[in-house]
Formats: sequence, structure tokens, C-alpha cells
Amino acid sequence: MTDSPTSAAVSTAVRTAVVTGASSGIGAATARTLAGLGFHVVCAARRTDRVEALAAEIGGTAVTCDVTDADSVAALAAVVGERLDVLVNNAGGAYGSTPVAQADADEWRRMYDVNVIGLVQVTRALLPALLRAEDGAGVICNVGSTAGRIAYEGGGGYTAAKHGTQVVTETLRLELWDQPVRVCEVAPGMVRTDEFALVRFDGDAEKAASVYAGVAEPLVAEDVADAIGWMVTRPRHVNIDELVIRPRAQAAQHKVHRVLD
Ligand code: 8X3
Repeated sequence: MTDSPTSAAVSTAVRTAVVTGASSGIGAATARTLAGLGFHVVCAARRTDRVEALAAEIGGTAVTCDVTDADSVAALAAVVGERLDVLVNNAGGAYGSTPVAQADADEWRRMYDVNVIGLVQVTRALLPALLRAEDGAGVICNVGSTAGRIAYEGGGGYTAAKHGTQVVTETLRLELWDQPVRVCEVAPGMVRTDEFALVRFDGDAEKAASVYAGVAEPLVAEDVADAIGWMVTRPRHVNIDELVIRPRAQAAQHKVHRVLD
């Protein structure tokens, strides 16, 4: 079992949001954006020092949470308590880039575990609280990817997992059709963050940098956070089913405008 939560139950006096994977990148940026929009943000991630620093910065609550661990998710739900307005299922990631013929089964399992099972576990645990959101305006925003819309060479394990994220999102929306909660997905394309590509290429900085080579302006985490902030603050009858967001330089997954020396 992973570490237990680091803060006591949050107050329900203000609108509350949970962001998973809040220790860096899109998750951390989304936590900041939602705090700026007036939410009390529960910042959940595995790295305690990071979520504590972030929560201190934005006046939120830090919870040490591994979304793939059921006990850890139950502890997150205990901190959230009775009511929740917004859940951003952001925890996810890509591990490895081998072709299908050389697939590492452990890497593929890890990707399915965090991008699909983790998201499902957190959603299941927090759904009762979301159904009690202020004014029936609860909303779940799953962070998918353009990798959940297309296939590309060397991306098989990640694209399969992110297609899973997309299909789980759609299924959940169908299943909750008569409930006072919305189910959305944001699907970003090329976003330059400190860790995504580095983790994917197992710490190989050169390989990670090559993803963005010659692209003057890839998206940054704040661009996606801005989109999520908009999606989750629409009037309660408005469900943004999916929002695909790419940099201008990426017309499609393989069609990227690069200016190389
Ligand atoms: C990340 C987008 O292009 O690396 O979710 O698959 S991509």
C-alpha cells in the first residue's frame, strides 16, 4: 500500500475539485487553474513533496495517491468526503516506444493500469460525492489524448490504453445519462511538459527532446489546463463530450510543422 493522505478531510463550503496526477505537467497546471477559478483543489499524486508544495501554493489539500492502488484511492475518497464538484482524471502516462512485435507486456500492463484502471477506480470511488455536487453540476473530465484517436508506429501500448480512456469515458456518459453529473474528455496532442516524453523514453533526454524538435510552439500544460477550466465551468446542462486540442503546428499526428537547421 502507498502512503496515506497528508491532510484532513476538506471543507465542503466552497466548490471542490480533485485533480489526479497533480505533481507535474497538465495535472499541476490544472490544479492552479482551478484554484484560480475559485475551487478548493485536492491535489492527488504519488509524490508527496510535490503535491504538498502545490497545495500550499494554491491553498488546496494534498493527498498522496497512487490511482492504481485500491487502498490509496479509498483514502483519497475519505479525504474528499461527502461532496465533490469536479474530478479531473489526469494521472496517466506512456512507457516505452517499442513496436508491437517487440512489445514489453509489463510496460503495456502498466499503461493500461494507470490510463484505464486507475481512472476507473478513482471515478468509482468519487462518483457518489460527485452526484451530490452543488446544483447538480458535477463534472468528470478525463484527460485522454490524440493517441486515443489514431494509431502510430511505436505507440501501440499507449494508443491502446488511451483508446481505452476514450471508450470508458463514452461508456460512463451513456451509463450516467439520467444522473446529475457530466462526463467529458479532453484529448491533447503535442504538449511539451517536463516529464511526459522523458518518462516515455526512460530518461533519454535526447530522444525526449526530439519529439518537439523544430516545433516553435508546442502546447504547454497551461493551454490544456485552460481548456479543462473552461470545460468544467460550463452551465450544468452543458456537457462538452470531447475537446481535441493541438498546437497549430500539428495538423495531424504525423503532420507536424518543424523548422530544422
Ligand atoms: C500525448 C500525445 O502525440 O505523444 O498524449 O501521442 S502523443
